[in-house]
Amino acid sequence: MALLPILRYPDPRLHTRAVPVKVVDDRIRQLIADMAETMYEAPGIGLAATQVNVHERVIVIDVSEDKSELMALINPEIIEKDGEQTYEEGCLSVPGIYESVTRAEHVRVRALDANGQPFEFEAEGLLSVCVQHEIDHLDGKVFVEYLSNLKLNRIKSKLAKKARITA
Ligand code: GNR
Ligand code: NI
Repeated sequence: MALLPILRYPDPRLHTRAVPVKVVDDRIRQLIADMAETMYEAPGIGLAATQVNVHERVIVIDVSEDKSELMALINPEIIEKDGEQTYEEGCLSVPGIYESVTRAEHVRVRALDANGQPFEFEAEGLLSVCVQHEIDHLDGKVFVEYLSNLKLNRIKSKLAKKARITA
């Protein structure tokens, strides 16, 4: 197991489009274990491989209270979506920033599990938000890019100022 460094916005590597996993092997299972450890330590409720500078389509999620429901999704796809919900989102790659984003309320997701077996599930509420947020990361999109330019520029200034202090 290993903790992996998390890329911080506006690192341009966060805009990389991840490629599908071809073979679900021990390398991918090790990545999942390391991503889960990194997510729990942060702590966060989800993590996309993009955020740890691995540009393959792998995400881990655990929205449970007691961190007992780890989900690993490989090559995840949203195959149905409907409705709308607005949720105050945060991101481990944009620390300290919380903003409302409107997304689908209900999604149906198809993915491969850690053994390479396809499975499907339906999600609503926080799990639905989290799956959509993580798949966006795999497509090179960070949640702040849904905001107005005015808000995005304010966030960029705030992060730049904070980076000067912490450097
Ligand atoms: O830990 C996280 N919390 C969160 C809260 C609301 C909406 C989305 C998220 S995902 C985030 C972890 C993260 O950055 N995943 O990419
Ligand atoms: Ni995120």
